[in-house]
Amino acid sequence: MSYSPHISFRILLLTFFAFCIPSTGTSKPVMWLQNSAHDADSRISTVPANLSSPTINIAINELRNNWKGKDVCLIKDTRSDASTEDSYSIEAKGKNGIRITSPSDIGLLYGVYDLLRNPDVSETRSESPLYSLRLLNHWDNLDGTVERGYAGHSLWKWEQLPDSISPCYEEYARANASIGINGTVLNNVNASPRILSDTYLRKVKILADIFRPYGIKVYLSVNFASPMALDSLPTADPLNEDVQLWWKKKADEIYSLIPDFGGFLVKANSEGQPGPMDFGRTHADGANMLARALKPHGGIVMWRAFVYSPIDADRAKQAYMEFRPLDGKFDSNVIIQIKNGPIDFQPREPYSPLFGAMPSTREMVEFQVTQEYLGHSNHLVFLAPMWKEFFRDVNPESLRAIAGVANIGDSENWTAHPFAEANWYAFGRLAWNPRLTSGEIADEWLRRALIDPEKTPSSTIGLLKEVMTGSREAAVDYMMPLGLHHIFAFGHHYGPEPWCDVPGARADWLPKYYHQADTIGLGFDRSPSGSDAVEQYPDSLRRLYGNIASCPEEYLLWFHHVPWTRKMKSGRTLWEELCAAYQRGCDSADSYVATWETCMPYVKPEIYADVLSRLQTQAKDSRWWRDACLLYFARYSRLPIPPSVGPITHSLPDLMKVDLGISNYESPSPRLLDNVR
Ligand code: GCW
Repeated sequence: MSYSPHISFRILLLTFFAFCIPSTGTSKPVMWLQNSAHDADSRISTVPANLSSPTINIAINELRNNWKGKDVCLIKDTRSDASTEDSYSIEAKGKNGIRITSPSDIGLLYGVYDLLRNPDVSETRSESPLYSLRLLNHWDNLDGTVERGYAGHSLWKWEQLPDSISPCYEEYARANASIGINGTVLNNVNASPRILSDTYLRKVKILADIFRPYGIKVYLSVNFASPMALDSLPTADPLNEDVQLWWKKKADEIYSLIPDFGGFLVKANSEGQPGPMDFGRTHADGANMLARALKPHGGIVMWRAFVYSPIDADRAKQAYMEFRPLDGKFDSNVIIQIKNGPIDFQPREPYSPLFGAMPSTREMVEFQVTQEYLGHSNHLVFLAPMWKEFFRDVNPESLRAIAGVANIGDSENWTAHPFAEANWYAFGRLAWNPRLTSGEIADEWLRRALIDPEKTPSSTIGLLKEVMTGSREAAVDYMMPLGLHHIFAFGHHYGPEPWCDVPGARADWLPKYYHQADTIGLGFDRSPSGSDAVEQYPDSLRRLYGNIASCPEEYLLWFHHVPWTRKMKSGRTLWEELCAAYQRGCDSADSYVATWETCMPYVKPEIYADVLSRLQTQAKDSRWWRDACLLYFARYSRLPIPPSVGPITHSLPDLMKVDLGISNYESPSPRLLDNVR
């Protein structure tokens, strides 16, 4: 039994962080870490040599720079029966001390970040993350663009690596460690084979070395046809021995550079990406082949279930149809990574029925932190409530890991919209503990990142919290209420385009496929009389969702084609309810501007101005959404828009001409929007 050495802050030593990083440029901490810095006194003494490590040194520096309070004692207790290496506890020790205990160095660092977040130690607290894998997925391309990224270019300056190293890399690692994220997939799932070339692996190694002391492992998205693209093999068939050997050697090469490499993320046979089915094999054949190459080194494969082919079946049914028959066929180091909903990160979706449908297979959830379908970096939409909704329906304990598609870029403040930073924060906090409430997370972030709680009236903090926690529902209201989905403009997915028709495009890429508006009603019939997608859910939900009378109204148009005049719970008709929802969304967006104006004295002027202008854009966009959708659907309902809605300021023919002309990598500027709306 070893009761290990400890570090007390009164007798602390400074073994300074031993590695030097050549740097280019400067890096600003994320807001939630900026505000915690203050003039702390540094107490310097000695640390027992056996408790010295790069990770411990980071913990010490964080305390030295940011902690002003009682003495802190870091204790590594390897006999602890803590469930995971990452766990820690924080307790008061006598009148003047605090003790942080963990079985590992990284647990101690997490404990330090927890203490900085919450200095109140009146009650002992013990923390252990629910998931041992808490990952960000970057959809960053090697040319510096970020697919669905709205905060500038990629953080990774591939052309400068490995020689020149941005200080952002370490700051990124620090921000992630402070919220418990412990893995990062560096590149887009639409993966370039070049990421596995020797040249790129040497660049990746540098990032892995910087992230390691912060407890962050590096993973890569791989292109399934890499052996063909990089080394001209005639095939990428997973059952071919040369292909298997190629991957084995590639894994050996990676681990010789990065001994703690995490593993691969794979998008296969989806949206044009190559995969095992190109060679007549299954997802399991493909995933297992990669998993066997990684296994001797302890690596894993995260195999995505985001698949849909141009077949007749309802797109919402396809992932389940393709994957469920493979249950039990995946190796133990494969995890199936499933988007929260059955279609694609819509403002609201029911959970994907694949969760829980593969009892003999490891499953993980993929959330989207970047706001592809939620107003990019122009709209304030706090996503914790959406993820909590998922955890309401899917037991968090049934999953093995969690991933979030990052919203981070090289923009000066990391996420462009200052409030988008709260989504990165919330993802990390929920990945650690899915039981936290949206309100708790919003409150934490607001107090650390945005306002000084000592100088801000609690009523103001309360209002901001309400804005955050209500903002996702508001976005659903002004974009796609009552279960509507995927009525976005083609390509960039920013504004409304329920009329969109692109000659030659697949039906299931177009809004009409999803909203099914006609003179009878609105919505996609997925009940037993329609596509019967409800059949993929457990019995109780199949019955609940499958019956128009019992289906929760938030999912009504997802599961049913509903007559325009059908009475809703409120007593209003579907048409009236739809109109009321769009108006409610607009009213909320307007109220956010008004609330924010009252916050002016309490936030930094540059943040105040930045957020104000984005909220004004959001409010205008909400009216654009309302007018476009209601004017368009009125052509089918043939019913008047009630006087309580409006004023409707746009005309449908004008709105139908809007063409933002932006790529998948851009957020439209307010000026562009003003010109076209
Ligand atoms: O959400 C959709 C996006 C694509 C993305 C794809 C996926 C990376 O529109 O840009 O590609 O999903 O998740 O693979």
